[in-house]
Amino acid sequence: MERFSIIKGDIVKAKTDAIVNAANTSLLGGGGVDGAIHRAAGRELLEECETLGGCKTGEAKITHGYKLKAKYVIHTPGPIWRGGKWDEEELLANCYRNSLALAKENGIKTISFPSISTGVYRFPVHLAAEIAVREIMNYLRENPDMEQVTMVCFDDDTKAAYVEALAAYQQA
Ligand code: AR6
Repeated sequence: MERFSIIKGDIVKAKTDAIVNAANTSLLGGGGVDGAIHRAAGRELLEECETLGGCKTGEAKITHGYKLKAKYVIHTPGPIWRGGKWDEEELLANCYRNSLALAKENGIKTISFPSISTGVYRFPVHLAAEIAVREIMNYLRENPDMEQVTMVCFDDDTKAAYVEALAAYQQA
């Protein structure tokens, strides 16, 4: 489906209506993509996040984008991988589902995702990619109003995992 693309790049530079942040439950910033988004958006993003009271794993909250090109940031804390028996797969699927539902509520037509949970949170990237591709493709099938979903991968190996997962999804 052409409404879904997988690219290598820096999500901070994305020009989509919204970008998704792989946050933590405090929503008060951190390292990785979260740190990069907060640095680029500026202090006002942190100030708005401070009013939100945190966010549970798998849920999502929306803020403005401030100095980013994106109008909105959707913050979702992914699960920390603890071996796979602690609902990690379901919680990661919830991140994609809840972020997309929030996008829809806010009239967002184009959205960029990072590879949630596969950095500091150590979720195995091939399994994460399978879950992300399934949730995004199912959503696009049911929501013709969503014009473009982009997976913005930071490195070649991550991109390869998502490309492979999309090929497997399309063959199934
Ligand atoms: N653009 C796109 N992807 C990026 C960027 C970027 N600018 N920077 C890193 N990535 P991570 P997590 C990739 O660790 O595993 C934070 O401290 C990165 O290479 O950012 O969900 C939060 O505050 C990897 O593929 O997120 C939490 O405490 C992917 O983004 C915790 O880390 C996710 O890596 C969340 O851990």
